Amino acid sequence: MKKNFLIRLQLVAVCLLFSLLLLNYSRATAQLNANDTRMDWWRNAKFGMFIHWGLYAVPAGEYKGSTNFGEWIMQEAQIPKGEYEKFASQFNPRKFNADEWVQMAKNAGMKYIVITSKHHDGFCLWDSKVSDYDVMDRTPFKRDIMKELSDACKKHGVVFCMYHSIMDWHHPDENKTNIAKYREEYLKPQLKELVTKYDPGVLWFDGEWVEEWTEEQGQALYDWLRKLKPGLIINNRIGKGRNGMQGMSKGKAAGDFGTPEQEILDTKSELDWESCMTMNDHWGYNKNDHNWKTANQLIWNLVDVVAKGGNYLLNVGPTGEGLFPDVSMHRLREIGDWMKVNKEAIYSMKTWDYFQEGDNIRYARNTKGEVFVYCNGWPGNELMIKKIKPVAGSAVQLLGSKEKLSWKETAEGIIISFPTSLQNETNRPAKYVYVFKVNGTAQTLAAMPQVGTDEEAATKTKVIAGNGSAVAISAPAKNAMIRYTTDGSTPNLQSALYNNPIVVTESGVIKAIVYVPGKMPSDVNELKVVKGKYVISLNSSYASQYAAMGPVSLVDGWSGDLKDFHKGWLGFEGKSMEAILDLGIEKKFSKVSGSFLRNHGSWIFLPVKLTVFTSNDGKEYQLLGEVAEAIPQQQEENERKVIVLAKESTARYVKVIAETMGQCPAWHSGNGGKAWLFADELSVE
Ligand code: H79
Repeated sequence: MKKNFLIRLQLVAVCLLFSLLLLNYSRATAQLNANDTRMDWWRNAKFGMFIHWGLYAVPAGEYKGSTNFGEWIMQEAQIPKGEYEKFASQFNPRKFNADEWVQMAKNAGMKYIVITSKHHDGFCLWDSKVSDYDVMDRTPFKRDIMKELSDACKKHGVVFCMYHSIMDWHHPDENKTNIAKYREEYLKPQLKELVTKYDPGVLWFDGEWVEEWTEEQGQALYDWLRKLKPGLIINNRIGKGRNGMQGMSKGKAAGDFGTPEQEILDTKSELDWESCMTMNDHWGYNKNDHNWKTANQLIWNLVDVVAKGGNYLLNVGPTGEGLFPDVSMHRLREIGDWMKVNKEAIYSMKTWDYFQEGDNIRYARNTKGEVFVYCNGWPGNELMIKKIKPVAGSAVQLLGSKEKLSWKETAEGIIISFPTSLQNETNRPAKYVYVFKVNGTAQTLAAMPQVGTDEEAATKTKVIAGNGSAVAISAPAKNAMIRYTTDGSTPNLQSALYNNPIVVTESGVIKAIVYVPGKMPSDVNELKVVKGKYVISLNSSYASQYAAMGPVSLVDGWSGDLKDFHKGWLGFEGKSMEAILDLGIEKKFSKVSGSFLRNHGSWIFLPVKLTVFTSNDGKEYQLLGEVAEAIPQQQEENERKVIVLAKESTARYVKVIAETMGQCPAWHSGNGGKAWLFADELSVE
């Protein structure tokens, strides 16, 4: 009885809910559609141009003999406001031609441009009514750059968008005490000018990390802007949701899309995201920076981003004369050549079941369901892929070529063969990245093997020291056949058959693949084996996004990269580092050292103190000595610094503590924010 009644009640509730849903249906879908329509052009665009231009183009990256600056020059070279303002009188880019800029973006296949209306330095590139710190009032140029570009964009069918910095080094009220005044009397009036006068498709915020800016302010500003222009698209740096340089929002946060900076997501995502990236190592023009990415790299980045469901925003830093750097123009032309042939595999693309196969294959699909296979570099006489099966009787097409490509199925995958004419590079329709259109379905693959223990597999790294140890490979399927290599090559049916754990004594890599009857071979999994100079244990936790290979990074003999702190370094956020080295036996040594990164622009500071203890039993430690580092009083050059304690001792265990600054100092833009400590090699000699 009771049960029946409950069921009936449930039924009534379900009916009620259903009718409520029906009632709401039109409204709900309207909202959903409204949202979709709003994001539509952006989602389909895939490729845009970032432009960093402002007073910093005048010094062109150089100040008092130092040459590594960009748009942060005011802060990094500690140029006083009054001094920096003088660049305005030298800002006279006579060769600026908005039509030419927009045309160059368009020819490269870019659908939108995002230009700095105001960067962190506070200087405005439009005729602002609430500031005289702008191009009209302070420069001999006296032309409204935003107006000219916005008009040119309209003319050429490119969407005009603007970057705007919340952090402002010039405005007297952009600080903890007066942030409300800054927001209401300056930031918002300026944004209103930008939205109403120049009709941007996207507002791209930045500099949101300053302490005085909060998620609540970001959310309120977002709502206010959407009221001003309902169709506006706004990035996630309007609030505080951004998860470091990786850029995606942590949880629910204001903003329409994630903003990875100088990096690309590791996997595909159904969330909206856009990866912004420089062509060399600076955003603003730097005349000494010649470290340009190749056209191949840039095109592959675009493809990688598209396969993972994102947009690519590629930067140009124009000169003080108003020109794009020659190399930038050249790269844009090469990308344009590629896009002419392959654009149907970029615009409006969606993620497919699989997004990658190894390092050099990517997958995506168009709205008709056709799948595109992108290959980085010419594959040779044939291309083998295992994640898609063409429909029987269908031909594979190389974009830009009329040849019908035949294929056959093998145990290792589908083999697509090429006519001899295509073996000659000059006969191919494009360079660098080749796109194949396949009418087919996703294949089922055997499950990937696990190489090493759970812990080793999680970091894809195994640390060995001394005599080495064994690595086990396992596969979930009962009838799995595992094959592997240890020479770095991709394993296949000819590779060694796995029976017993593999003994490793040196650094190297183990790659394994699984074969299961009736399925395509698995993805290849690998385990990097690293022989450390010592056994190391770490008593402090590092940040997952700056994890390098884990603790072994500190003793692997590899130095972290000065330019790219994602490589090799362990990052500690507002924390000190405590590591213990086990030398195996009691040893005599005269020097203990550690190397650390200084990159003030990214809030990375040297430790204030390096303290070393020794022990023979690993329990009781005695102080060996310490080295203090001066606390910086101003921005200093990026450096990889080796801090050395020269003192003789004999011990088995050496404990090293690197003490963090804790917080960014008062003179720094991150004042009060958590200071980062980046550590790499520790050494006992
Ligand atoms: O405009 C370009 C750069 O000038 C600007 N963003 C690009 C688009 C930029 N500003 N700072 N940085 C890049 C690097 C600094 C990053 C950090 Fe942070 C700010 C490190 C700590 C605070 C990112 C945000 C990681 C944590 C919070």
